[in-house]
Amino acid sequence: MQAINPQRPGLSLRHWPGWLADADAWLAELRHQVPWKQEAITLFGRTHDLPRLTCWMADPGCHYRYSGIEQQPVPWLACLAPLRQRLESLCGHELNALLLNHYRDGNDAMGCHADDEPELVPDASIVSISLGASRTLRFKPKPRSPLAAGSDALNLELGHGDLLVMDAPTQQHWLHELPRRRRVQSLRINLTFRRLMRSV
Ligand SMILES: O=C(O)CCC(=O)C(=O)O
Repeated sequence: MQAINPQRPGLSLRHWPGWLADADAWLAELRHQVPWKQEAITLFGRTHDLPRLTCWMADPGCHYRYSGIEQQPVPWLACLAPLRQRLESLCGHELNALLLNHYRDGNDAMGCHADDEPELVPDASIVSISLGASRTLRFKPKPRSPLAAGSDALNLELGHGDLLVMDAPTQQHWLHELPRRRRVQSLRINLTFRRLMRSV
């Protein structure tokens, strides 16, 4: 299967629409087996629920903090082991952590961010699998990026079973977000496998 490679300066993406076989079974299994959590963040003294459910799975020693939340890992689901191995072969390095996001409908979303936290191994790929409702992942250039600033944003439609690999130096030059899409009434689950530094 041939990957699609959208072109922008400093952006390195590989997108395989419909890559995952048995996407329906994965969606049903993850929806029910993952211990989903409603996290909240405090901004300017006010606490808000995140507009999605999340779950963080990681190897021992992999700690991660984003949106001000220290993620407490749960053990890996056994059913994910073969998928993780396949994705590690594809990107050529280990993937020791996984963030799962559950968007209940089009009112759930994710704000603009870069996945460039210091806990992430620099230059490691981020590998994303999408299940369920089709949603747009929007890439915007970082305003201070010498390579990307001034480039047009890129809208990538991610459908059921799609695989997206974000390779270096994407996180250095681009932000991404999953905007609300009010007319979407069904759920979407997204998995982003990452490589984190280990602190023992
Ligand atoms: O749901 C998506 O496709 C985006 C997820 C994402 O940006 C993240 O997990 O950092």
